[in-house]
Amino acid sequence: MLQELPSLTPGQYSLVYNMFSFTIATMGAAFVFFVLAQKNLAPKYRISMMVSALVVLIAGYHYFRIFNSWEHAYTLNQAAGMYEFSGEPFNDAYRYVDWLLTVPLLVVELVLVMDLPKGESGPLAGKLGFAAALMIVLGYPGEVSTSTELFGTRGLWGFLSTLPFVYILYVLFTGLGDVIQQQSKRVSTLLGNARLLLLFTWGFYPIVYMAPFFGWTGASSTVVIQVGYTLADIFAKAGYGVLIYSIAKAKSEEEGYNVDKMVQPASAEA
Ligand SMILES: *C/C=C(C)/C=C/C=C(C)/C=C/C1=C(C)CCCC1(C)C
Repeated sequence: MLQELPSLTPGQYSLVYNMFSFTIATMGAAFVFFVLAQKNLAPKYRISMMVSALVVLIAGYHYFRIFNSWEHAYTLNQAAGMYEFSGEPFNDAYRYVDWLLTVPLLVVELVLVMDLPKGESGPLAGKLGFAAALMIVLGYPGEVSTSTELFGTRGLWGFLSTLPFVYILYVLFTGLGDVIQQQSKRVSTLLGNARLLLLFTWGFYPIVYMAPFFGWTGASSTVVIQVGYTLADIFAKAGYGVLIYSIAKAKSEEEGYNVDKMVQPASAEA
């Protein structure tokens, strides 16, 4: 949705501007890392790194667009010393389109790295991915509404979006307990951490969403929401991908694939 934006102080404007810029750099660096790190993994775990790389690529592209949209939405009013709405609306839909694509992929990453018994991964990734997409679609009408009553548009859609969110957590924390227990100590700790990181980073989004209910309105609400979602995206996409990498690396080593101890082909020594 195209939004009109409140006037910001130079400090508020640059905080959001710099966060977007930093995020483009982070997603770009994460992309390179995930692509290069694949060779350290046993072939069957490489697909989870490819999905991680895809997630940060999609996010990096959208942050680039969000950054440009932000720049164009403001002009500096020298006399007032404030950044004012330029008349060119800020396009917040980039963020939701990004989530719609990346959130199901993040779930898929976790399922892939678990390496479940044959035939179990597909259905699990399917139902969690569907719930994740539903969560984003239901959250959108509330995000673009400016109503701040708890039972208004924002509250209602926020509540509906929370239902699939709770379902995802329920499946991850009850249904997958057994799978995680069956792994070695090292891998089960790492998988447990990935699940917790998902809980804490994903749990941050609905809190940011509720900023207007906590009395943040106008400029502070805009800044809190943009900075909050941006920080959460860095941890939930790049940070989480690194954790998925450590899980895949640990499992590869346990399964006898250790790139550090690999014998070099004879031709390499000549
Ligand atoms: C990379 C982006 C990620 C991991 C985005 C995750 C987003 C959520 C977990 C959003 C959840 C929401 C609710 C549970 C209720 C209010 C509306 C949302 C969409 C902010």
